[in-house]
Amino acid sequence: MQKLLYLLLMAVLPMGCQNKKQNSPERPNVILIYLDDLGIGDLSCYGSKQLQTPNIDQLAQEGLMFTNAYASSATCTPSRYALMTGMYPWKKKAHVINGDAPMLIATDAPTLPKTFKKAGYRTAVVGKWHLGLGNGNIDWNQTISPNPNDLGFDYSYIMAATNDRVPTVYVKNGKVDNLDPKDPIAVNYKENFEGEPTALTHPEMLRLKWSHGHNQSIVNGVPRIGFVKGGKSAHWVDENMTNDFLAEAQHFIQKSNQSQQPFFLYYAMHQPHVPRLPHPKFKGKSGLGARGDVILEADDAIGRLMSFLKEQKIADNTLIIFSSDNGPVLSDGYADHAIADNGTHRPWGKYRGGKYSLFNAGTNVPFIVWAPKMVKKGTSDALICQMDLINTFNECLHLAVDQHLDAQPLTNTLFGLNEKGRSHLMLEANARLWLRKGDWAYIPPQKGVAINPDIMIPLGRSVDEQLYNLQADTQEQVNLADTEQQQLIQLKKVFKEELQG
Ligand code: NG6
Ligand code: CA
Repeated sequence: MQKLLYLLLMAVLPMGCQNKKQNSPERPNVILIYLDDLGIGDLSCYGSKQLQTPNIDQLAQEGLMFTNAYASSATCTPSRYALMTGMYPWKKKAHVINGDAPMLIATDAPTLPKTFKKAGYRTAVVGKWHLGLGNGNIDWNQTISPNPNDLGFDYSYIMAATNDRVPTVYVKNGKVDNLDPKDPIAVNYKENFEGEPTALTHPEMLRLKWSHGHNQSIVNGVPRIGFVKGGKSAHWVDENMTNDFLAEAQHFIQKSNQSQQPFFLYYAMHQPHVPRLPHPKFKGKSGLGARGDVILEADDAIGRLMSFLKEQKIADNTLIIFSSDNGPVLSDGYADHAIADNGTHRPWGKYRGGKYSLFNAGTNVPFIVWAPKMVKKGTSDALICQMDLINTFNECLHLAVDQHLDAQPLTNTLFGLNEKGRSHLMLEANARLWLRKGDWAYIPPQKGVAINPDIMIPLGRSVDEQLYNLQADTQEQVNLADTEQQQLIQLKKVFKEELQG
């Protein structure tokens, strides 16, 4: 009976996941390319006319491009928490954390890398972490524990939080990389270290000015959030971050290839989050200012990654998922002319809102699945969330689907064999929730400003109940809460059930 069930399962699962032998097309390498604050309208494959992203477009042309794929939250930490754990981030009250925050994920929790490890993969994270490190009292001069290696990654080369937060160093397997023991590093988010310059005391040292927040320690002439002292040899050079992370990613891929084991690489790029400091090669290239330039830089790095996979002769046996952790933002705390330079470009595409917003562009992000030999190419309108990846790969790799998670197993949807997807999904923005169900968006009444004046993004907060049809009204302008009573009752019911469940 069990054998029969197994054979039946094998028949319905797509080729790319039939777990037969080592490093074979049945068990593909998986690379998750995850950008930071990239909007659904930032890519030419999603309709941008002003920005041309040929390498990401190629993934879309040869792969499956989703139109209704969501990050779990309109900010970073909660989205990444859900991506790693398969749990709704609001259940954990996850919010944007600082560089010295403790590890948010329990070391015994199920995680996405653990799924791959169970299936015999080598696993790595390279790039932005932003899920905390250590136990709340980090000595940055020792091995920090717990670190990503305690959550199922065999290798980690990360920045702790964001590129605008200290410490501006890479942490390799729990240790600050390139640290000179004679110049120990210390980090504090409450008070400055005596005599250390800040953006407020030494504005003449700045090559990039701050507009809100970002007025504490200065690293590389850039004001940051948080205070840091020492560790100078370990500080990254912002303009080199893309090459640094790509080199680490390539090194891991090469070593995995030599070991003949399949691999899972979480390649968490830092673009286009602030501060936007591209390599000189990309400065001025987009005509849309620094934000456009760093998107072109990220696209180029993805092109180089693809060439590397071909050189290594593993492109045919590698599945790539491309996405972003939350919607786009132009001005996010630096006086970098982002709004003026943006011109008529629409990073939010046809939707309303962006990062921090309850409106659709806060969480409806680009999502592309590429594996020409395994994934059916085209577009998919299925509702899918990044949070679902853990149970999707549990299913796909013939591991037990974890019923305790909020993640749904959507293998056939991910491979383009159907467009079923989820029936509904709860989304989060700054500890507030909304519900997507079918074409509908329901935003419950809440207090708070409608627009954050610093960032000029409509946040979707209103004391009135809001109900929008995202198909007919992509701009969420026509509130149907009064006229579509039946829909409203239905969505409120599901919202309440999800909140209680
Ligand atoms: C905010 C920062 C913003 C960015 C964000 C986190 C200020 C005024 N704003 O607090 O610049 O760092 O946190 O972004 O300091 S995220 O993509 O990691 O969620
Ligand atoms: Ca982000």
